[in-house]
Amino acid sequence: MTAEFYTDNRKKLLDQLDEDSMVLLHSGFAPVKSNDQDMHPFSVNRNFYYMTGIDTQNVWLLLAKTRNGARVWLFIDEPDEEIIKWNGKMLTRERASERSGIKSGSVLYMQDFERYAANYLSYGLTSVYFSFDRLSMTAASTRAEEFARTIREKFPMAQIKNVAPLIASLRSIKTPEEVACIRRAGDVTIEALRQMLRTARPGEYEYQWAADYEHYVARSGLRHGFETIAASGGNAVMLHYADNDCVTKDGDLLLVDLGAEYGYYSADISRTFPVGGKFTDRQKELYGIVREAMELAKDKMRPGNPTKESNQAVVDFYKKALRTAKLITDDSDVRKYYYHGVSHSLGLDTHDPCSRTEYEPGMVITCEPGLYVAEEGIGIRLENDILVTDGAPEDLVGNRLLEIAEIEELMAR
Ligand SMILES: [Mn+2]
Repeated sequence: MTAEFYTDNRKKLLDQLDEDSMVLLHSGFAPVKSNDQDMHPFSVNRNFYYMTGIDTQNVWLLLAKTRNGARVWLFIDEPDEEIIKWNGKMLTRERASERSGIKSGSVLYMQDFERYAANYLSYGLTSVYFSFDRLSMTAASTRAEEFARTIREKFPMAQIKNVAPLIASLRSIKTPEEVACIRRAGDVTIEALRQMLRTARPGEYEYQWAADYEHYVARSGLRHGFETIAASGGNAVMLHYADNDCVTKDGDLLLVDLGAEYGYYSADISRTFPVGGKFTDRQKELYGIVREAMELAKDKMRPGNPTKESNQAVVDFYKKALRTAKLITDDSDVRKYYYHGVSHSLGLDTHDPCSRTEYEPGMVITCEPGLYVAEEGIGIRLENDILVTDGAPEDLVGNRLLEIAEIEELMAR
């Protein structure tokens, strides 16, 4: 991504703010595990990253919109020779400026942060926006939540607001640069899966299949967007099964749901393979149903259509198809075999925030029908990543590793 991308994002956000307000975004902290610190992977807050392109922990972005115009400030930890000796390079003001497009004179050190924020509030700013991303009561407090409490105490006349919905709206529509990242992540994911099919064998653990896939991704210099799911046989009816600790058996299917991540943009792809290299007739029959559902759902992903229509297309089709497959006799039983939605937005988060209820050009979404037959030990999910365009949806993954003939040929051993 170029610095212009982040500069544009800040400008679009500032345009939507009321006058006399400021936005404070914090990048987050790496996890601390019991007795170790600075040794665990840091995952940057995605709203902060979308506005800065910086993936260093403990950085504050301050956007102020006053009647004198807009100002942008960044506050980073001051580089320290002692810390560098242990942990490696630290973010410099020059590098932060280069990445974010914020001029270097506006990149300051952390010791100035509270004073700058307080100054704006003393001069009469009426609202302060934070990105509140809390999903549950039990998640740990974030620095943003803590600082919001401080402001509420010291400047009770200021209104605390949540900027997350405004950023979600921007993030719902991808630029061509963002789409290129997702496409590249998908290409590496597919190549890594081909590698897995060439090397993994029945009788190996699910984690060994996953390792063959992950090895190729790591060698390509990419990370993983989320924990690799490799679920064989009946394990595949658990949607987010990631224990991957069972032995794979000839005759079973293996459902994989995974995605390489490129420039923080994750692919999200699911495939279902026969562990022994050949589908049984029954597996082919059920696989064919999911395959057809995928095309029906995808075809709904056109501008102006309500987003719920794609899932409805799957459910309507299953009402007939699952009867033919002798799974149901009553329409309402479809949900016993299909119990998730067909689509979510994809981007910096694997489940990206999205504010749209109708498809719009530039959205990137998954298309992932599934069919889970616990009594037969079969779980099938097929998932591609789709770009909504002005016309027909553009499938960023396409037919690769979807056709039974291609899969069986690749796995012939
Ligand atoms: Mn998905």
